[in-house]
Amino acid sequence: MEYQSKRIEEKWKSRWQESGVHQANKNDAKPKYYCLDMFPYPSGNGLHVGHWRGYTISDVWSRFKRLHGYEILHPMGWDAFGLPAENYAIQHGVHPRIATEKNVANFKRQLEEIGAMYDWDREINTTDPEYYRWTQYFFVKMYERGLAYRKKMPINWCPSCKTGLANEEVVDGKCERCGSEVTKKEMYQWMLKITAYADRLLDDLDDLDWPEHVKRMQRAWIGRSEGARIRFKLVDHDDEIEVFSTRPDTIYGATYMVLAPEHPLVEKITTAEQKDAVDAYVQEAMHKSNIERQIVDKTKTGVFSGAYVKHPLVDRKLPVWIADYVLMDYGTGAIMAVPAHDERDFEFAEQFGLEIIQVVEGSDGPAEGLYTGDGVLINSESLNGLSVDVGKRAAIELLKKSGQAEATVNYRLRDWVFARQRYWGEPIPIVHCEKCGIVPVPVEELPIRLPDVERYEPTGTGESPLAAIEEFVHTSCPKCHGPARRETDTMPQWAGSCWYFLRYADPHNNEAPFSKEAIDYWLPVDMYIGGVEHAVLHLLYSRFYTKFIYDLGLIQFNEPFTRLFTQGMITLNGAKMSKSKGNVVNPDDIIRDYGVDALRMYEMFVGPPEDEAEWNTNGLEGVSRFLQRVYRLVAAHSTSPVAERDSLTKLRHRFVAALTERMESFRFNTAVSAFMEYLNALTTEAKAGLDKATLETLTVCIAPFAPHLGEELWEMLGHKVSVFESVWPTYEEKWLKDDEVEIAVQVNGRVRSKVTVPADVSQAEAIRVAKELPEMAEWLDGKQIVKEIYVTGRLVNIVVKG
Ligand code: ANZ
Ligand code: ZN
Repeated sequence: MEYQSKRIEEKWKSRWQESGVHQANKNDAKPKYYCLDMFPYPSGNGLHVGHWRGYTISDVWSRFKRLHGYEILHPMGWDAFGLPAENYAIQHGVHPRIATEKNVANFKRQLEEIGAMYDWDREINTTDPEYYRWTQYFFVKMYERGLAYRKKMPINWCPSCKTGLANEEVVDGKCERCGSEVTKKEMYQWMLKITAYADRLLDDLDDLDWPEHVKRMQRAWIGRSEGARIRFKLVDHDDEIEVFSTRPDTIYGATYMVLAPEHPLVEKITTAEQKDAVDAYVQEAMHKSNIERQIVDKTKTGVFSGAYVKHPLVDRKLPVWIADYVLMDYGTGAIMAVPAHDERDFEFAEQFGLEIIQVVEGSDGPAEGLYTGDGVLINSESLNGLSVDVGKRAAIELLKKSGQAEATVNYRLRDWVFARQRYWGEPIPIVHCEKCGIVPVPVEELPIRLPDVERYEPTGTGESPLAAIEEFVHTSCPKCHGPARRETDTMPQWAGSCWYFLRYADPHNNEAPFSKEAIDYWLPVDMYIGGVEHAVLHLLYSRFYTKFIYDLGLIQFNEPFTRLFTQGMITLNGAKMSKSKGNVVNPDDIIRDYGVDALRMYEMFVGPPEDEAEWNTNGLEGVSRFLQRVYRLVAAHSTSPVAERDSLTKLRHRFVAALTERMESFRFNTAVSAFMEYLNALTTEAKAGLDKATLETLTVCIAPFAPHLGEELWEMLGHKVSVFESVWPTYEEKWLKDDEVEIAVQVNGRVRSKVTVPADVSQAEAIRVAKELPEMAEWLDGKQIVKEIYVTGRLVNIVVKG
């Protein structure tokens, strides 16, 4: 009997479709398990084998959980708004909706191919008005709670294309389309106040079962810093400079001040002599990105403003400089510089010959140049002798007395710019009324549909293409019914993915985003699988939305994804697979040559799932041959199983134990090795026949990996229902024990020999055997034995004297 993967795979694909075996049904008699893939953006390129790694892992895991008696929710959908479809539309005149439909169809075909147990009845598409109706609904709710607001913000602007650009379209500071230098243009933008959730987003990370490096990235992104705001009075001037410092303890070491070039005080305080130099410097700084400005060991640039401040505690004047290493959008946009203890300040002071005063001394005594370590304070009057930590608090207390400082917490996290001047996105459900101002669209009137138009070109004014569509723009005010204009900005790419995991629980609900019963049963997501590139944005935005929806009282949990798994990339000859590199392995070709099950099995075998792995077609050959052997072995014995015998039972229990343990710890590659070892052992045993339990175990265990083959063999073994209706096999400890153990033989605690004894040997017998070993004579003859110890299964120790 030959294994014909194609025939088997087609057969089971259509059987599954007919029987609806993958449908998730709320079932109060069973525990649920929600296993979610990060839903894809349906690009024009289709999926490659790299994408399939994550989808395979999540499917194997879902099936494994199903065999453990869980009711599984394993849905799929499309994150389909976004720039590529819109740019394609502009270039080729194909409506983004049409292009998206075509891409979705191709993605769906490919994903159906993989044999995944997706419940397609729950398919979601973020561009479906029935879906984005609720995306808009949450925006209105945010607005009502003061969490959505408008602010003048710079957007990326290409002066020659006369269009606003998304960050992705700015490459090295230049417009991706025409290569012109990108500038900034100030416009009103919608913002979401994610900063109001900063502390919760930070604190709740602790309890998540997520990879440490992802948590670390989120913590760094939120960037909570404790410190102080300190005010310095200007000399001969009424204004003050307020700085944020995490090191108030170093206040006595402050020797100069720095303002960011954009700081509003720059113009006010610059003296006449310095004006030309300052103006030129500020102009230059506008062209640099924040990243360029922050590089630590680049040569520092700056210019003296001509102004001075008074030190708050000592009689000293500090010069005020303007330098681009200080950023306007962090803290207060101004710093007190302590060159002895801050690296950037040190570089700057060296460059411009500014004073350096040591105020912290480490255990080796005062350092010569830069010292950033811990220690005690010196040259700091009443703070002398205090540790850095105690000094921080003492310095704040000291400055507080004269009203010149207070403790504060600062975050790196910024509010989220939630608007794009684009066509292909969710319209922001807001109306601008001449009389009433900003008015949200009443939720009963949602969705605000994206109008069907033929032109998506940017308007040239920086506004969204929607602004040029009269029928869309002109409307009446929901409050006063007078003339009003619709908001024409759309939501950013991330909007639809912030809450989609909730919608899967109840995807066809047209009265609410979801029902309480459905949410309470299915959520939160038990396992979320996807790429680490989403470690911050998507995963942080989703957590923010979840907390907000919790605050609305619509859900009972605070965190959306209990467990997160990020799969490693698949590379080919060491390079990431991507269309632009031309090194893409197309799963359609692999399936044609080897079948779906072999591809799935190989995706799992290719390496530890969290690590990068290299694609290798020889490995695929090996896995394919392995599946053939499994097929032949079961086929050969399915109709003539023999009675169970000890050797088979023992092999079986050991296999199930090893496999289960490896699956549970997500070591799928070594799980596949366990299969291979088991198969080799069974091939030897098969001469004396195989028993039914062995054949069934092998079949059930292979089913999560190679579901089509699993079903086929299960049917061959005489079962009438799906193999996924059965249960994952268990094992008994007693079969795992070794019959014999090797124990160490020690004299006075030093190993002198080894001996093999029956695992259940008695203490007396173990000691007798050990003492009688010929080589022990050397250590025992003529000595007095004072003690004999046996540690079960490990060692005998003889304690001697003389
Ligand atoms: C004095 C000082 C002494 C500082 C010292 C550091 C070390 P994090 O931890 O990232 O919050 N800083 C404040 N605002 C800044 C801005 N807008 N651009 C650039 N640097 C800025 O860092 C806070 C520290 O970064 C602050 O503490 C300030 O320098 C600087 F031995 O104040 B520190
Ligand atoms: Zn009005």
